[in-house]
Amino acid sequence: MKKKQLNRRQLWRIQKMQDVYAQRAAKKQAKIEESLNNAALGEERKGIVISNFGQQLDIEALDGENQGEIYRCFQRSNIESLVTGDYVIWQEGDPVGVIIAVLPRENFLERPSSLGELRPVAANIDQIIIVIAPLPEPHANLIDRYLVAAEHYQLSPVLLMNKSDLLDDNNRREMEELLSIYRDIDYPVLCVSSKTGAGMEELKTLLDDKTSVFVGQSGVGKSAMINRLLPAANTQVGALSEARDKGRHTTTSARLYHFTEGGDLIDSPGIREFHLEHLDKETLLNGFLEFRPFLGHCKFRDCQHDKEPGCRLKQAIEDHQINPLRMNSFRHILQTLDS
Ligand SMILES: Nc1nc2c(ncn2[C@@H]2O[C@H](COP(=O)(O)OP(=O)(O)OP(=O)(O)O)[C@@H](O)[C@H]2O)c(=O)[nH]1
Ligand SMILES: [Mg+2]
Ligand SMILES: [Zn+2]
Repeated sequence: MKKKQLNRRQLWRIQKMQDVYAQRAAKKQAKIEESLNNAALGEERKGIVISNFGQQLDIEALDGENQGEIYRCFQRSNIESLVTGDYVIWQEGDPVGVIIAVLPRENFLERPSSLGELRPVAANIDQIIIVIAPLPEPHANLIDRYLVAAEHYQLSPVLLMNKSDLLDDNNRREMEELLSIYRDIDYPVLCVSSKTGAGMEELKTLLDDKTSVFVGQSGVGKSAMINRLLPAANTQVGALSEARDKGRHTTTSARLYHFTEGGDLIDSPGIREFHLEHLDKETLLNGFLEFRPFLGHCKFRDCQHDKEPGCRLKQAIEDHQINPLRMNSFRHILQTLDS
């Protein structure tokens, strides 16, 4: 995947714009905090972040009166950036409530913004569902990047191909080959169609009683699957742009949905790229699960697993224990790391 290169001037301009926005937001926040101090606030309650819209968040009450209802809240400026799935302490207020504390995260998924700042995607999750589709075509390396992140943050990954109804003689073999790479490494792989309903029962079983997050490119049908699984969700689904069969970034902020029978599902906005430059080489290597048994067994201790003699990883490729495409993917991503 080619990294989008911004020149220094562009970066400087973006930074400057962001500074202006940050100043404005801080002023607004100060005003809000002032009014909050004067307003009569309710007792302290436990809640969960359903959605974060920037300045305001939707919090679901987890205890007390009207448990299960959603309240619009501001967060105090001394709290770190909150994300869907965070447990919080909040107080009801009029017209908006206030979040006063965040409880420790069991885990989270994060990724760097285009400026390289790490941003959380979702917190307190059991599994990350990497969604792909025959259309839009999967970006090179994107699955591997997500898997590296899943291994690093210790989240169980599942590879999910949606739009199985679009498989035909032109793309079936290609998709099957792609999926078989991951089946061979024993990652769970599932094929569904939110349009025809094929495979959706199996998917539902996989999601039962767990907190899962749908991630992937824009337009693969994350929100459409949520609507199929939870008709009451009625979340917005966007057509692919006709020009390039790409998604349009219909979902703009992550949102958590409950299954009545137990389990939660988080819809997240589609992404163009998933950068990993904040990770180091060791983390990257360990993110390729099937490499692990061979790491540390090369002839040279500082083996780059490239052209050196006695490289155990290269041997494993020859012995069909490692897929050469995964090795290529590793090399590609390695080139993009900061170090
Ligand atoms: N043929 C077919 N089309 C589907 C299927 N699922 C979703 N789509 C279509 O794919 C397009 C994109 O669906 P969305 O659910 O908005 O995709 P998304 O992944 O949520 O996209 P973002 O919110 O931008 O990240 C819509 O036109 C859907 O109707 C499917 O199983 N088969
Ligand atoms: Mg969506
Ligand atoms: Zn080696």
